[in-house]
Amino acid sequence: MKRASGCKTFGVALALGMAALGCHAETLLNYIPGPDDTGGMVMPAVNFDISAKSVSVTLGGASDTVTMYSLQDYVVWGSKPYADAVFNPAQSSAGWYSQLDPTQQNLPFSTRFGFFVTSGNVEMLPTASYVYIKATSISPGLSGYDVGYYIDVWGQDPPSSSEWLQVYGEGSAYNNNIAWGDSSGISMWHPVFVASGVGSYSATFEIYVGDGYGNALSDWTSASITLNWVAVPEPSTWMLGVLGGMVCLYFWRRRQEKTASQQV
Ligand SMILES: [Cu+2]
Repeated sequence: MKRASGCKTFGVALALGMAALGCHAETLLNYIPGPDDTGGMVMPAVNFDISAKSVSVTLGGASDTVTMYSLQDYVVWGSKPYADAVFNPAQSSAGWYSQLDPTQQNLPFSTRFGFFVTSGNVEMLPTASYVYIKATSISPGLSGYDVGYYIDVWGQDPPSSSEWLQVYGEGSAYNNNIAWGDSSGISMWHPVFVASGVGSYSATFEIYVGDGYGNALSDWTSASITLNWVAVPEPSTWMLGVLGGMVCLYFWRRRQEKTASQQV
């Protein structure tokens, strides 16, 4: 009993020590790492069949699950390029700062999923119609944000990288629905998805053609796609757990051996 609580204390002390070391930030980021900086794009491809008045969407064989990490735990090409990075405190008024900065909430996130249009006939969409991406279901604790990197969503013009609009998830100011674009053009859009903690998350999106008020056009058929994320624990945290466990195991086995040799 005493040994176990000793191990616990040791683990906590080690964790605190490592956390103190981890506070040595070297790199100040003024932006959220994009998909190319964090493992590559995974893109739901949307196609409009103008004559059939239908929408289709596919991931084209790509994995439908992406891993979310907190900033310092991103692993890209086998290394952790953000191991010593924090967001520039000059950006602390930006919406993402408190959620994503390692000195603040340090939440897992990903920008890898991005919606794009495969067909070149967007200009043939019905006059005054808009294409919407609506989250029809979303795991508790998962939120999606637009940062204005890739598209003018809801009148951000010009897009500003300091925008941080929660478009999906509990508390969304936009009813889990965004107007993606219209016949004048639709750009690739990579929302930032943020998880409230480690675990598995998913969201289903309906992509439909609607009027200027978000109502679906009755003669068009929509399409749906489910995307998945898994937010993994910070390696520093679980490594400490493993390390602590090994130390405890070592002492436990030594005790067993001692007991065994005394019994002989
Ligand atoms: Cu993309």
